[in-house]
Amino acid sequence: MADSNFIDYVKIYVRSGHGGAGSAHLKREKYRPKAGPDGGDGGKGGSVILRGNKQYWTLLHLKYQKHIFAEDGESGQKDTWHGKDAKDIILDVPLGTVVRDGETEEFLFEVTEHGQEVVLAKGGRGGLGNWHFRTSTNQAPRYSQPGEEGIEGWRILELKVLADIGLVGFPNAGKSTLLSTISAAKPKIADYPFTTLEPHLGMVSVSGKFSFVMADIPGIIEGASEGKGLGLRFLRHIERNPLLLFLVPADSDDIAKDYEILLNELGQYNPELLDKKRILGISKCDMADDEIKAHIKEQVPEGIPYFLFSSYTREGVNELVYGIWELLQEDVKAAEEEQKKTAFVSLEETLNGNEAVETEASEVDDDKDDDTELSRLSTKENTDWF
Ligand SMILES: Nc1nc2c(ncn2[C@@H]2O[C@H](COP(=O)(O)OP(=O)(O)OP(=O)(O)O)[C@@H](O)[C@H]2O)c(=O)[nH]1
Ligand SMILES: [Mg+2]
Repeated sequence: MADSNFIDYVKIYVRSGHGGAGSAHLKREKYRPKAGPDGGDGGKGGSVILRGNKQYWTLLHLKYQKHIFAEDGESGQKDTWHGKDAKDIILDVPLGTVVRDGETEEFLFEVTEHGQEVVLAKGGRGGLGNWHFRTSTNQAPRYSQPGEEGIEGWRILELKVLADIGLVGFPNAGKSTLLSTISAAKPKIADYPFTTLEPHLGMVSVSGKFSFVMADIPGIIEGASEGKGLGLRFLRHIERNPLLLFLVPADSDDIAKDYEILLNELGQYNPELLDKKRILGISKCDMADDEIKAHIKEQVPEGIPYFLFSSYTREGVNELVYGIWELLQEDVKAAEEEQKKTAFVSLEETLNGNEAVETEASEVDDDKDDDTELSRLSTKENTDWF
């Protein structure tokens, strides 16, 4: 990726701690020289755990931490004293982190949710002390379990960046050219169809302050849902993007028809894709004079925001980038509102619940205070709820 602070691949060597050994101690007291086995259990070895954290968006913090070793558990002691468990090491990672085995590259798991914890290397269990093994025939076992071994090996962590906007268009529409114009991504560009054979991502900067991620996927053609061209298999890469940018070139014979064909192919693949917000980009506008541009505007399907632009001359490109940013912000605001609402409802339920209990206990009915409490809390910022 363009930004050197953006690291989406790291290979780390992890080792979990060994379990502590169980003790085989035999107790001897002054007047009871054979007081019996009292060896305690060993403590658990530390595990290495990954935890999803939505505030992280890169694996940069793991780039210089190649070896991650958790400590061993302590051995058990006499007097059935349990050895101390070693601390787990918790590594925060961005959502969308995929973990693979470092040798075989086999997929192990993916961290998708905030707070989700997955064990990368499990610490060994502590061994049992000898007092577990006393029987009627063997009152003084000299045997105790060793601690279980920890695990070690290379793991690959890869970040599947979830793009904010996906590009949809026929081959040659100028998708890759647009991505290379507004981001530092360098996808292959050529005047033949199906130049792009795999998805590319680019980080688009908005006036140097904000950014969003755009995904360029191979072009689709009419009949793609029946397997024509490269088919629709790449559409899975835009399934999680909140916004889709349809690209139709200015020299298209019928812009509205092209748009409909693309829409139809998407719907065939997954009707839920049609619920996404859409924006239409008319590319290659350097080829159109004012008269053609006026004609294009008449052809544009109703109800979809559209932008005329040229990646060659950069005409209309900034407007397109700002337009995308504004639409993405609408989503962010809507999600925040939704979050506030949910928090308010659960708070209201909590307070109502408390009120019921209080009324029952003290038989005092004072709605006013609770209302005041509710409105006071409801004016707080969303972040204060948690
Ligand atoms: N005149 C003009 N040509 C453009 C513009 N943008 C792209 N092109 C040309 O259109 C052709 C296709 O561009 P690409 O960016 O490779 O198109 P694509 O949509 O990524 O194509 P596929 O990867 O095959 O799906 C290339 O020859 C580009 O040079 C533009 O703004 N103006
Ligand atoms: Mg391309």
